[in-house]
This record gives sequence, C-alpha cells and structure tokens, in this order.
Amino acid sequence: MRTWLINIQWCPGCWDTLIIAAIKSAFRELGIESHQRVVVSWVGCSGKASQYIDGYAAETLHWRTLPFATWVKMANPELTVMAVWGDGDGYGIWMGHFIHACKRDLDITYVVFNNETYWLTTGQASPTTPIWAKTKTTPTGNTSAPIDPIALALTSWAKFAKRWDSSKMAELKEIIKEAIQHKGFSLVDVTQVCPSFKRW
Ligand SMILES: Cc1ncc(C[n+]2csc(CCOP(=O)(O)OP(=O)(O)O)c2C)c(N)n1
Ligand code: SF4
Repeated sequence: MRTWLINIQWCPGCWDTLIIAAIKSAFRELGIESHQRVVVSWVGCSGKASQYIDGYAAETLHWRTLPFATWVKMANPELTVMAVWGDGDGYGIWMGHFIHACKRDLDITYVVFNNETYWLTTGQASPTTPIWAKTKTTPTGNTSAPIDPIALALTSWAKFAKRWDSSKMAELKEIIKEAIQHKGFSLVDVTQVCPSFKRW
C-alpha cells in the first residue's frame, strides 16, 4: 500500500485514491493477476489512474480511452479490460464513444470518476454538474439539469450500470468485482469529491 501511495501525484486528500484502492482490491480478490489485465485511460486527473494500478496499462491517444479499450479486447479477448475516465470527457466530449460501447456490449468494465466537473482544467461545468452549482463556466449557477449516466447506459442497451460513492470503499470494491465478472459492458459511475476545488 505504502509504495504505490508514494508515487501518486493527485492533490493530498483526493478521493480518486479511494477509487484506485477499490479497483486494486477488486483485482486482487478476484485473483486477476497483473499480466491478465489492462487498464486504459486518457487525460484528466482521473486519467492518471492507469499509471497507479500495476499491470498492463495505457494512458492512450487523445480522446481514445473507450476505442483503445475496445481494440485491446478485440485483439485479446482473454484479457480483463478496464477503462477509466472522468465525467467531463467520458460523458461530455466523448459521450458518443460511451453510447456505442454500451450498445456494442464487449466485455469491458468502465469506471467513471464522476466529480461533476472538469477538474484537471480547473473547474468547468460537465454534463453531471448539479443544476445550481457555481463553476468557472457557470459563475451565477448552472442552469441546465445534469444527465443521468445510469439511465443513459441502460437506454443505450448496457446490461450492467451501477453508481456508488468512493467514500464507501468496501461496497465500491464489491460493485467493481461484480462489474468485472459481468460478461459484457459494465458501467460503474463513482461519485467523487475534489477537495481542492469542489465547493458544493
Ligand atoms: C484534445 C484535448 N481536448 C481538451 C483537452 C483538455 N483537457 C485536459 S483534461 C480534460 C478533462 C478533464 O475533466 P474530466 O474528464 O472530468 O476529468 P477529471 O480531471 O475531473 O478527473 C480536458 C478536456 C486536452 N488535453 N486534449
Ligand atoms: S484537482 Fe481535484 S480531482 Fe484533481 S487531483 Fe486535485 S483533488 Fe483530485
């Protein structure tokens, strides 16, 4: 535990750390060893997660978290493939990739670090920002209602979509285990707090 925490570059107290701890425990308890899995990410604070989980990893090309994970799974179906992303990219800029991954239903586990804002770029509203929240791009309060990622996944034909909070790590680990064991695309939407910037 201590060794991997030393290398982490997230702000002190970032709840992303809890999510990767849950992911690592889930892999360990399922007996999925480092050579049997690949974790794929792109940019964002959450994008660093793939570097902090031992085993094969790709912090991949611009915009290509889910497409890259799809290629990995198609090239080697024996591998356990996990994609991790933030809500800004995952549900916003690259939402189309998400809908098609749900529809395609390849066996990929998609863990979204949902902190309701684009944080690496210091606080613009994302598709999951609450309606009243003040952000850099909504200085007088967000006027549009947030999307519901679970409803979006299910109406895009995903068969597994669950939301949990990163503060309840033991339960989160169990949900991630279920998602990994699910044969098909699975979404785990993890609500997370950014202690450096989030003010709601
Ligand atoms: C092509 C491209 N567009 C935009 C960016 C700027 N950018 C950096 S991180 C990021 C997303 C951060 O928000 P989110 O996905 O919610 O992740 P978080 O940092 O909150 O974990 C964006 C848009 C970029 N690096 N490359
Ligand atoms: S800015 Fe927020 S989400 Fe990003 S590492 Fe710091 S605490 Fe975590």
